[in-house]
Amino acid sequence: MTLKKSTQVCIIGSGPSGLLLSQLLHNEGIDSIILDRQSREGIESRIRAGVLEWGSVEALQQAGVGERMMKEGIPHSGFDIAFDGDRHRIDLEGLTGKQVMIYGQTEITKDLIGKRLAEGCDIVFSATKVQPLNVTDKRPTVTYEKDGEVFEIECDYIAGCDGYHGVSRKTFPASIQKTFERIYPFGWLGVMVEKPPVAHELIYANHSRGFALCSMRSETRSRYYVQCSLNDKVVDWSDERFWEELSIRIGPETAANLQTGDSFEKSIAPLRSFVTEPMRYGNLFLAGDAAHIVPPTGAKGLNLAVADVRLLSRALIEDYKNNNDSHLETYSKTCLKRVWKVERFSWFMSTMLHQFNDFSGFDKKMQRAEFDNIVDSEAAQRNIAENYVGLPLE
Ligand code: FAS
Ligand code: PHB
Repeated sequence: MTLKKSTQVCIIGSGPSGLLLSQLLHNEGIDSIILDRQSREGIESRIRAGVLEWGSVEALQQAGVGERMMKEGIPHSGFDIAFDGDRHRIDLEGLTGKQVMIYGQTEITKDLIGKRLAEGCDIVFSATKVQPLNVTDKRPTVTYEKDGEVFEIECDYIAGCDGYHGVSRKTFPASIQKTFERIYPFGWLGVMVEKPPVAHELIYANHSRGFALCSMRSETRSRYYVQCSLNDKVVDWSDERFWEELSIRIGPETAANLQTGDSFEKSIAPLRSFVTEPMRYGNLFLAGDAAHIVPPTGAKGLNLAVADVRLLSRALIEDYKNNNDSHLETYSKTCLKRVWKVERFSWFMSTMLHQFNDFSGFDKKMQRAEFDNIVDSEAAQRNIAENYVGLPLE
């Protein structure tokens, strides 16, 4: 027997996109159900992004989950880029008047799940066989299974917030879908350690041995990355090897302040640039990683997801409150214009700051020239800063 449910917006995915969308809709009296194939523990244990554009900070505050972020988050006014030992600070606040906020995606997800559940949201964790159906009908449906029971949710709209490996994007007919992808020939090995950060702001470094990033989660918890081979396994990287490699790549002056210790999280993530067009099919709307992926070099993945959700929630609220679907009609076009500019920035930062085995001597000279152009040009620094703090929503 199929058990029936009904809601206004069925949201597939309980990551930042799905959770924030549900909260913003709820604040305007619009009902949603969230489905996720992972357990709550699995979702809350993920270590992902660490840098929030101020627009993302404002969206989380608007959603009513800004309290812990404003207490525990660390506002940053700049970051450093380094190239073979030369280091330059990008003065975000001086160049744009804006800061970014250091606050882990893990904490954002916990804050949003806690609030959504406290307000009685129906979040179905460990849902299997989630499947959007009849998405071009006026009342589409989503089916799923849980604890041996089959459920069918009838709704007005479906939000595909189910990430790169989700089911929503696969629901689009090939005849209308175009995808664009670049896969980078390396990965990032990330480490988390309960030690004070090596510097008070982030450092993105290009060294002849590879890229390195010094980041943080708090004044006592640091997050570091080194570029690694896609053939590497976590087991190939002892803490000792990691600290030695990181020290070489950030240079002796910076490494002199590095406090090493036992890592409590170590993982390797591949890097890709990916976009699917359009982001709407019938009453199914994609948001976040379900529609696009950026290499983390620009700290944009989570922030791009938040930007999509700010536009999708505005469109849905306008439709429900004023019976005006104009923002729904333009949702995909508005999102994609910004998505492609953010893809460009993330691709630019990744190309400038990593070692590519197939780069010619000329290519390497171009990388150095990009760095020198930034160091010598306030206009170039301002463009980097404008992208890093976050482009306008539209
Ligand atoms: P998410 O992938 O976070 O959430 C999608 C949810 O949908 C998941 O909970 C999943 O379980 C669920 N789901 C998937 N398929 C489903 C199905 N068929 N049925 C039901 N549920 C389904 N961004 C940065 O800005 N900086 C970083 O440093 C950074 N590091 C990253 C490291 C890794 C390993 C990864 C994978 C991503 C990283 N990102 C980073 C990007 C990341 O933060 C994403 O941009 C962000 O999680 C996007 O949020 P969502 O769109 O909600 O997608
Ligand atoms: C992080 O802290 O995880 C982080 C920060 C900046 C990036 C990528 C990752 O560009």
